[in-house]
Order: sequence, then C-alpha cells, then structure tokens
Amino acid sequence: MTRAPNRRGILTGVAGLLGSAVLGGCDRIAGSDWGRRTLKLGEDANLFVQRLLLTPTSLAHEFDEGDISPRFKPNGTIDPPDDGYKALVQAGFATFRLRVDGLVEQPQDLSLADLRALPSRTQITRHDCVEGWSAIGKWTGVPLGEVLTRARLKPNARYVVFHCADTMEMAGGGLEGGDVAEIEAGDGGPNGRPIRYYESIDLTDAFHPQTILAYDMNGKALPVSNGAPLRLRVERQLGYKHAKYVMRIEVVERLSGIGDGRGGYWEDRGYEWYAGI
Ligand SMILES: Nc1nc2c(c(=O)[nH]1)N[C@H]1C(S)=C(S)[C@@H](COP(=O)(O)O)O[C@H]1N2
Ligand SMILES: [Mo]
Repeated sequence: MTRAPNRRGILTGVAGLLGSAVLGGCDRIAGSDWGRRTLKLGEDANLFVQRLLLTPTSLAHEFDEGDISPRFKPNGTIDPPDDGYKALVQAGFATFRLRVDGLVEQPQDLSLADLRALPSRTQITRHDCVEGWSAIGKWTGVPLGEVLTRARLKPNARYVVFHCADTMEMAGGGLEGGDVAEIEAGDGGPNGRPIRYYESIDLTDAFHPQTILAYDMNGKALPVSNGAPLRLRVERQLGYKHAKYVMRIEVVERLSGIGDGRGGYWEDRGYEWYAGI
C-alpha cells in the first residue's frame, strides 16, 4: 500500500532538508542526543523529498514481441580476453559465482542455478547507446532488489557497484595489441594492474522494478558478446550503464574509493554518472 504524501509531510521534508544543511558538519550538536535524533529525522526527510521529486517507479516503455530487433548489436567488449573469464566460458559457466559484498549483513555467492531459482522478470525494452544506435531486446533475469534484499543492506549503503570481468586497459599504458598476453596473464605485468569495466547506480535505481540482472536474452541464455553469463539492465539509463560480464556486486557508501572515483569506467573518462534517457 502506498500513501500519498500530504502537504504537511512535504513541509516536514523541506524543514528536514534545511535542518540537516544547518546542522551538517557540526560535531558538537551531532554528538548530543537531541542532535542525533534531529539529524536522523533530517536524513529520512531528505530521502522522502528525493523520492517524491524523482518519481522512482516510473517505468521505461515496454514493447511487444513483434518489436524485437532481428539483431541486437553487441558493443564495447564482445569477448573478454581475461584468463579467468575464459575459464568460465570453458566450464559453460557452471563454476560462475556472483559475489555480493560490501555494506551487506549477509554476503552472497550465487551460482547461475541459484539466480534462476529466484523470482524473475521479463521485459522487452529499447537499448540506447551514446554512439547513436538503438536495439529492442527481450530480457529475463532476477530483479536486483531481490538479491539485495537477501544480502540485507547495512544502514549506510548508498550505491551498488558492478565489477565486470573484462579488462579495458592496463594501468599506466593503453591497451595495445601486445598487451593482450598480459591481460590474459591476469594481475599485472610490467604495465601494472588491469583496469576492468565497472559501473554503479544508486538505491532508487537498484530497487526499480525494471532493474534486473539478466541471464537470458530473447528467450535464450545470454551470449558472450552481450555479456554472459549475467548483465545489468537499468532501463531508464543509457547503454554504458548496463554492465556486462558482472562478477561481483559491491554495496558502498561512496564511490570515491573505486576506479578513479566517478562511478564507472566511462564516467572516469568524462561520461555523466546519471545517464537518464
Ligand atoms: N563489461 C562491459 N559492459 C558494458 C560495456 C563493456 O565494454 N564492458 N559496454 C557498454 C556499452 S557502451 C553498451 S552500448 C552496452 C552494449 O551492450 P550489448 O553488447 O549487449 O549491445 O554494454 C555496456 N556494458
Ligand atoms: Mo554504448
């Protein structure tokens, strides 16, 4: 059941926002009992106002079977060169485990069978890439919210980070033809550490009903070129947010400690973190 927010609620929310702005950073007040209660109220109200303005449950348009594109163009990495990933392909992904950790009470290690046993959602949506092409595909997977609910978020959880299998370049050097051997070797040679694709979203998008970890595309197991065995669908954002080859989901309070700190491989290279369509 949802309750429509009333005017008093909105005003309390705004007061809360002002309150936390005024109190923010004041340790002496925050340290007192009264301060703690006031700050907590400010935080809840803040989230309330945010939810109200962002209409968190508006759905991306869903299409019919007949609209599905005959070919869904694979883009970005289409065949990860990493040894660890190749071993998974060899094993038909039987050895794949999705790790869920970070700010959770109950870290998870989920096989594909485990993921397929969870509630699922199927949706036919349009994927829009910044490069200027679109494709309509049918995706089946487990709602990310189901997985996060099982892992039980800690109170300071704010973002969900997707760590992918594919190395994009080596830290300290570009990805040249000759570097592939090094990537295959795994964890860095003379050129240092592999920089892998990663992405992140906030909790509003994480618990959105159309945000799923997809294992099927157009009714069949996801092919390697489109992100096997598991890729994110976050339908109200652009293509680069839809992380493929997801190996690990890390829940964090801030994005500053990951990669170059802007929330994603392409964000670290100048793209917007919120890529709303
Ligand atoms: N791990 C990983 N995820 C990725 C990419 C990538 O290179 N590596 N490319 C992104 C971009 S720019 C797009 S448009 C989509 C492409 O998904 P597709 O290959 O299924 O078309 O994946 C996104 N997710
Ligand atoms: Mo893209």
